[in-house]
Amino acid sequence: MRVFDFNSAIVRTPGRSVVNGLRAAPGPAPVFEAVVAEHLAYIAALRAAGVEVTVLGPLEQFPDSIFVEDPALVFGEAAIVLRPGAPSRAAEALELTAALEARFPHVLRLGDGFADGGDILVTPGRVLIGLSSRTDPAGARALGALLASIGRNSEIVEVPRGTLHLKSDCSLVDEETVLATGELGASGVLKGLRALVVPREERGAANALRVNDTVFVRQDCPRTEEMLARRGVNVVALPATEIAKIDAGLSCMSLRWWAD
Ligand code: CIR
Repeated sequence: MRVFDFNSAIVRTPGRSVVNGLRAAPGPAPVFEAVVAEHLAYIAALRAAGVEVTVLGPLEQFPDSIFVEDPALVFGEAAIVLRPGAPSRAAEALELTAALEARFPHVLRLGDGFADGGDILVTPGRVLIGLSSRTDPAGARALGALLASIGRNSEIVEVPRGTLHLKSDCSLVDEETVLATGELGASGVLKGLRALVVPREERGAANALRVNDTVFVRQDCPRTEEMLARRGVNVVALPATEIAKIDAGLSCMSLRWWAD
């Protein structure tokens, strides 16, 4: 099984409060109906790629709860409930626990520090854990120990300053290749992997999502789409301009795993 082979996913329907999601810089708020449309297109694309998708109900009290990737990390054999680094998102982890317990044979819990799923890139050789404003050294170390307990190697790396999450700047294209921003590509963090650098004006495209034989990329990043298509990648472009207004990309909206 490859690290991007998935037959199962969890997503969460956006609540109306999603328009108040966290963002690092001021700007226009997303339009609720447009976020819903992007979310529906995303679910349809996952299903078309062969994934069975569980859709959880909206949580109005948590504007960012649509981004289920951040409060947990999942593998076929186990799920890990994380401790999101943004105070307004901390309790999202509790809200996911029952859904994880119903689906995974083992549910582990991060006991120390903070870690967001957006800072975790699972590669074939190792799990990269990025230190960011959301994931601190204590959380990264505690997560590394939990990963070791389920037989997975990990490595703690630095996320470029000013970047929300490690995966805001990179995503797997195949088992050897990562789509990355120029900054992350040059940082040395991706050693052992080939970095395909996205055009500077399309840095949001670095958060793509490989699912089975398809790579989802943002529809507003045509140069990246073309670069991948030229390499023979099966690319599907998805709308993401509204979620981008609250600093999100395509990986954030699902938890994905292979269930035997
Ligand atoms: C946040 O700042 O937490 C949300 N507005 C965006 C989270 C994006 N998540 C991700 O990249 N994994």
